[in-house]
Amino acid sequence: MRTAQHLSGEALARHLVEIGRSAGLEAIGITHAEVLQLSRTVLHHRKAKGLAGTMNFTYRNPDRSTDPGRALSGARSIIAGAYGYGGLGALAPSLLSGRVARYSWRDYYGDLHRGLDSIATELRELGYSARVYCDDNSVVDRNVAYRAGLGWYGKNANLLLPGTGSWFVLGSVITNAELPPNTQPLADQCGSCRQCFDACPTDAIVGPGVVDARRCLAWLVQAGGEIPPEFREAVGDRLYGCDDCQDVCPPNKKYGLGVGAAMNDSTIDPWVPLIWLLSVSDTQLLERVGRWYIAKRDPAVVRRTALVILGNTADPDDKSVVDTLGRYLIHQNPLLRAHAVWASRRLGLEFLLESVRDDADPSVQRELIMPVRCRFGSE
Ligand code: B12
Ligand code: SF4
Ligand code: SF4
Repeated sequence: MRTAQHLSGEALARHLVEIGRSAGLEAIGITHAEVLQLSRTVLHHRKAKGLAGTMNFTYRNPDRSTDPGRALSGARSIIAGAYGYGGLGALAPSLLSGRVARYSWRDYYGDLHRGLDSIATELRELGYSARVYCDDNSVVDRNVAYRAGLGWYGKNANLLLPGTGSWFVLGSVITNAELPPNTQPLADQCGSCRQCFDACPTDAIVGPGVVDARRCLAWLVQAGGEIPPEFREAVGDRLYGCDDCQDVCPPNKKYGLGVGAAMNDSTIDPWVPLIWLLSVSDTQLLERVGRWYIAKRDPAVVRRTALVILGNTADPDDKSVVDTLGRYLIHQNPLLRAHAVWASRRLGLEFLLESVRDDADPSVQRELIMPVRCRFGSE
């Protein structure tokens, strides 16, 4: 084992930043390991107000998620890192497909993890303890990055990096090494802009930096159970995640879209074909989308959303669509029958509903009588 005794805190910090940068991290900053007080207060407050809906994540145990000392005993410093996923150009529409949010076009968390691992490995080589966290319920990533001076909180709640915007995934290395912390978090740079508020399809941004998860499509398409009927039209073609409040964000537009033009990059996966998704086995489905957060790893959650997208986007004269809905109307899972009823009614395919008229499941019966706006004006 090498030893870091001869390196001052500053020199060690510079050394670690160099390592992280050469491992692909776009921005790196350092903060102390004291409690993340801002997030602790906010998590408790939002939970009490119901804004977390049925989410768990960092809301399950706010005191644990905001105490780096519980993530690593003896923690003294945190190195925050950001890995970029912007710059891939605009997305051309794709027929009969579900849209995937940019942060999941590839396994960017894997790339981020590798970058942070290189820093943690070096720290361990030098005799310190170090643990990597990213998108883990043990740490609130944005708050760490904010405190480390990486960016400011946008009104859409995302952390924006100066000059480059919010197309970044965030993570950290918690260590017992004493490193010089950032002392000046970045000031707000949103100014008078409000574009994210206006662009959100469900009015989920209920205050600057405050997202009501019960209305946020990114959560609604991940959560289990039914997609609340009042938000199904807004789901549009979104199969996983939602980028609307970031797509309109001026710093993102300036930096992220139109630069790079790598849409022919075969390592990215922005669309998933719906008929395929609704035909393959559970194993095949999870192989394709398995790294997404899917409530209880239940493939029905993804299929349910796919049915809603069919209703919102498909051509009712397309035989593959009619056949698929016909199969799902007699599916053994009532959640899927219910969403197939909605999709059929949205497409004006009332004739398909004969098979469910006597369905014993109350959720399916409810779908048959609730108001649905048919896209072709027959209701
Ligand atoms: C739960 C969660 C969600 C939930 C809830 C999001 C939310 N806004 O809380 C759902 C499922 C909806 C979600 C959606 C998304 N998420 Co998410 N999510 C998380 C997770 C697991 C925990 C976040 C958390 O604890 N939130 C709770 C509160 C306390 O945090 P907050 O919303 O950031 O609140 C802060 C601000 O309000 C600020 N604040 C306080 N007062 C004020 C006042 C003003 C004026 C302002 C501006 C701010 C401000 O302080 C608060 C405390 O930190 C983290 C991973 C992690 N372990 O941290 C990823 C994470 C936040 N998500 C991420 C991403 C990429 C997304 C999506 C963009 C994905 C997508 N395309 O669909 C969307 C964005 C939606 C949005 N506009 O926020 C990234 C964010 C990267 C970034 N640059 O900011 C993270 C960090 C994952 C990662 N490791 O990269 N997510
Ligand atoms: S992710 Fe989509 S639904 Fe959620 S706040 Fe942003 S624009 Fe609104
Ligand atoms: S759209 Fe405007 S207000 Fe919203 S996060 Fe971006 S810069 Fe800030």
